[in-house]
Amino acid sequence: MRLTSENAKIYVAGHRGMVGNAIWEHLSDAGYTNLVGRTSDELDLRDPHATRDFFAAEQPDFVVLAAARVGGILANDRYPADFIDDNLAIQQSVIRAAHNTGVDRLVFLGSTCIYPKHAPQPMPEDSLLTGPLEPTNQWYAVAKIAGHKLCEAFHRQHGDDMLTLMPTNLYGPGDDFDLETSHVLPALLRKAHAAKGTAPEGGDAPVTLWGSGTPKREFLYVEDLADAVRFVLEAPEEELRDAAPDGMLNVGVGEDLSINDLMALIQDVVGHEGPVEHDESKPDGTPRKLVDTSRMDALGWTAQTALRNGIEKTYDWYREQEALNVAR
Ligand code: GFB
Repeated sequence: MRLTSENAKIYVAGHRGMVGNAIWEHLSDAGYTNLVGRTSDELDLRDPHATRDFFAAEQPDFVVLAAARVGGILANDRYPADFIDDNLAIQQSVIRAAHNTGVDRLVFLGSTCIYPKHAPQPMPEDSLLTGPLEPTNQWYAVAKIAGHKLCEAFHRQHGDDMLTLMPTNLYGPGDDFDLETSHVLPALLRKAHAAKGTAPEGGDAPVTLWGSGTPKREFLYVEDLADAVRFVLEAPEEELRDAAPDGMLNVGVGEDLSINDLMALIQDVVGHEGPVEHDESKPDGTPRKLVDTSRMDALGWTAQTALRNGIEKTYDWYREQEALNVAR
């Protein structure tokens, strides 16, 4: 059932993460006043009993499942058990509790890494499970596929209104800038910023990029994803099911670029003029993952933020955090 009342109780699972926080702020700005959130210290969503008790006490009308263990290519490769185990556990407790409580609609956030490594480009939703996954993130991908299938199964067997959004690579304020665990965009922003004016001979030190720089990625600003989540919460169920009979909707911008081109754009925004080096011992991952956005296009939703503009806002946020940390 669609979201129509500003007083409806909306539970945003993972509201302290980059994605959940952007969704919370966006819904709040749109006039939704009855938002519920719990930090992971207050509620461990991997615990089905605690999650069930929380749902029974709060009785949310709507759920946005943005809680997940996420990370860049290296973190996915290094911590396979955490990525599959935590995500499966979180999804199962939350989706089951939402079913038992009888929520009006649940929106689950997947990821475009669920598609086969060599899926046709742009990747349509029905390329799911048509080929082998990218090995570096197969653990996370299998968990996210299972989360979507759980939603699809509850819809098929019980008629539950549960949908999965598949956002492409996300970035924005609140992102993880830790170079070991982060995704490429915040990592390159941080590295380019740190290299400015630090060459021993003067000028900018080199920035080291992982892999060949030839893989292509599509980047979605996190506030655009938050807007897509609100749009889907508010959309009539028949329209959503007509567009997405399997309950899956890709969310992207319709354009990608190589990691080398991303580096050049980031250098331009940051004002870094030093050389770029490559650490070829690090993995490239999937060669390309541009999503087919026809379903969201047909529903009438498009992303608004140009990549350069989104990078500028993210860089502003990063420098503010840096200034705050220095002041502390
Ligand atoms: O963003 P990223 O870590 O994840 O890497 P994926 C994208 C590309 O950027 C890869 C290259 O080819 C990396 O080798 N890259 C270059 C870098 N320099 C860097 C750097 O300094 N840091 C990082 N992190 N990458 C993730 C999945 O895949 O995408 C997750 O592992 C999830 O499960 C997420 O799906 C959206 O796009 O390759």
